[in-house]
Amino acid sequence: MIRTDDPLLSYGLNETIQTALDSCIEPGLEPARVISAARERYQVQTRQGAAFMEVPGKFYFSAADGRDLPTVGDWTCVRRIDEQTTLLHSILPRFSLIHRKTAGKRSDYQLLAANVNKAFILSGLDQDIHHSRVLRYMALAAEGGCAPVLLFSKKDQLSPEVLAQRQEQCQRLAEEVPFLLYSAEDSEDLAMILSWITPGETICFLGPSGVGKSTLINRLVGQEMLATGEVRDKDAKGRHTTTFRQLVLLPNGGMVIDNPGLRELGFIDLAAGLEETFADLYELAQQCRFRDCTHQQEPGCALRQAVETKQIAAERFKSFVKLSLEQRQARIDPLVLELKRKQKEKILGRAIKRYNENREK
Ligand SMILES: Nc1nc2c(ncn2[C@@H]2O[C@H](COP(=O)(O)OP(=O)(O)OP(=O)(O)O)[C@@H](O)[C@H]2O)c(=O)[nH]1
Ligand SMILES: [Mg+2]
Ligand SMILES: [Zn+2]
Repeated sequence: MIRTDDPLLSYGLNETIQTALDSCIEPGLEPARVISAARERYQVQTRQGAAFMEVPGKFYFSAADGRDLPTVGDWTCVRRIDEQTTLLHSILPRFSLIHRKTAGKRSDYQLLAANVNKAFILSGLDQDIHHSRVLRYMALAAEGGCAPVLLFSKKDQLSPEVLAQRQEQCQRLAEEVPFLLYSAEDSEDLAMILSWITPGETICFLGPSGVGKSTLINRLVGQEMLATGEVRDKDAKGRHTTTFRQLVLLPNGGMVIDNPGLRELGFIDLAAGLEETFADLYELAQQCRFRDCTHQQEPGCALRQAVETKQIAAERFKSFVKLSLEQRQARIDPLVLELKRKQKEKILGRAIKRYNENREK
């Protein structure tokens, strides 16, 4: 049973989570939600306020993969060390987990956020919209088990005519998914975005660097909580201002998680998410003459036929082909494999170091 004065209520505690907590709380343990993660440095919210959370080495060396480690949004049981410090005891099962798979022989996972209800996927209208990039983020959300919302920032930088065109383009991209072209300075837009955040819900902000994730969170909070950065004039690229994941409370009772802009979304194996986003195309592809049809040159391609008869949108088809090709290549291209191995080594390096330190003790 939840107590109506539980301070964790404002951090999203509800009956379901309480039930899960009840089954793993033991004497000496207390519940906590992870509110920030900067590499291996975690902060949690407890009933007594915010504290650091240390992760015992055994979590690193007994982890089957990255998903066994904590991330922002996680509900945990922790042991109190002192006023400012706690020790992770266990991570509760997650109802959603936004993560990316770093493919390879033994795949591993980078965690972006846990226990998230919706993913707000941001793009900047100061740049062309990368259709396939947005779809990739949608797939990431779908695979993680949460609903996407598409937000296109910086509409104030467009003329009314261009804005109308982009509106149509975004509509085609979003299809059934809620979307909005907005300006961080427009109070009606902000009210609309707020209306998509129900009290008690946790929203994860995703998108490349410089699109305005932290800016929007600041506007929703009503104060400058998070650092924001100018984009480079030359190419409108962001500067990776946000460097760690952080959960922030909104005045309306919602919670938002700010993320650093992802650098290499191309490296993920999104099989499950792709299949969900493009379910209809996968279905249709069964009618291609060749089972391993790449939908490019082959005769009897059901997908190209469907594009010709306008049964499916050309842009969507192009993204599908691009993403599935990337996926194929990622499996076989030795150069990509090598890159991935290096990337993984970097991620695992720290864990291995920790493991060795622990063994020496
Ligand atoms: N004109 C205009 N500028 C905006 C808008 N939203 C954000 N910006 C600007 O875009 C720049 C980047 O914003 P940030 O909020 O730092 O972007 P971010 O997505 O958090 O970037 P990272 O933290 O690097 O991932 C800042 O200069 C903001 O002022 C908008 O709606 N209109
Ligand atoms: Mg930021
Ligand atoms: Zn085909």
